[in-house]
Amino acid sequence: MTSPADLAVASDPTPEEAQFGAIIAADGRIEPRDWMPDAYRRTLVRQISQHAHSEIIGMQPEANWITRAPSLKRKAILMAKVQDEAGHGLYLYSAAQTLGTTRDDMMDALIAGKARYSSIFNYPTPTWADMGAIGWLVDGAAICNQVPLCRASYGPYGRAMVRICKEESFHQRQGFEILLELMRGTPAQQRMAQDAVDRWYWPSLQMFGPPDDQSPNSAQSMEWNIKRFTNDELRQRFVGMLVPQAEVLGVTLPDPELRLDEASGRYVMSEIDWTEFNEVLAGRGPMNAERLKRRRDAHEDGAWVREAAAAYAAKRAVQREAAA
Ligand code: BYC
Repeated sequence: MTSPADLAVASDPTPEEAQFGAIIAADGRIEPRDWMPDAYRRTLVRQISQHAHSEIIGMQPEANWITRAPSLKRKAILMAKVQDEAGHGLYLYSAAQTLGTTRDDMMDALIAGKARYSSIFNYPTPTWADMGAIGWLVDGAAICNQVPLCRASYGPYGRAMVRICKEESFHQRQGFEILLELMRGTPAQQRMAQDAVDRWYWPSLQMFGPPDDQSPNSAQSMEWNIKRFTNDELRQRFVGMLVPQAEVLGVTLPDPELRLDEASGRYVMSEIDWTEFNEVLAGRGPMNAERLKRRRDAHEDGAWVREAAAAYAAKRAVQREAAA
């Protein structure tokens, strides 16, 4: 039988565990060469790789409008935004690589349909107003979620997020400005803007993840200072940001129940459709199959570039060796 003394010894942290715990308790940073528990590493690889995949898949709904943007200026802005998303994906894949996972493994998982990416990118973008709604709502939600991640305890992730958030904040403003211009336009343009807001509002609330009592990862991620706020806390913060901005735009948020409860300071809202969310996560959203197919085709079409780059690197290595 295990005696209480044995139990005490079993639960005593090793010097590495104590060091890790002390860094987290002091709100410090864990760096790639530091010891870390396997579960902490796995959680980070899970979250950072999903985040990277979201950025890369997230290029598709907007890329759909690059050739059809209503002016040269809008086209240039949209191209720059989509390129920014590619850059975000690359910072994040690099951050995940510092944890010992390879880019190839992450990409293979995405292409095989085994990796998650944000639910939000499985919806279609039928009108130009969708570019406004994505910027205002999707990038707005991304900022709410990601500003606290700048303080994530894992150094490479937190540092990548600082740069990403600066760019997301520009993206959010350009989306707001597209909607503002449409709302100052003809009745047909106003209807187009409202329709896009109606379609993107609920999926943007789902971006924050399941309600707190159904979020298996939140408690541990908060203990490790990866997440700083729960999913519901961030969702509340986001709605609080949207309400005054919707008034300026002159759009209606499509929730008749939405109101601020003065006593608690919280927004009361209708029930989010979690069945729809789970369907999208299971791969059965409106655009899941198309998004993955496009990514897979792009990967296959790019095979010759990867082969050429590898052949060139090998040739350079031989030349360097010969010169040495
Ligand atoms: N979509 O225990 P939970 C962007 C999964 S990029 C899909 O609360 P966690 C942008 C979750 O992964 C936007 N899956 O998890 C890009 C977990 O499944 P697994 C992406 C979701 O990790 C281009 C399960 O549900 N942003 O903004 O504590 C253009 C239970 O959830 C979703 C990030 O990735 C979802 N919406 O919290 C424009 C930010 N929600 O892994 C914009 C970084 C939940 O156990 N990530 N799941 O199989 C995070 O902050 C957190 O991972 C989440 C979820 C808040 C998303």
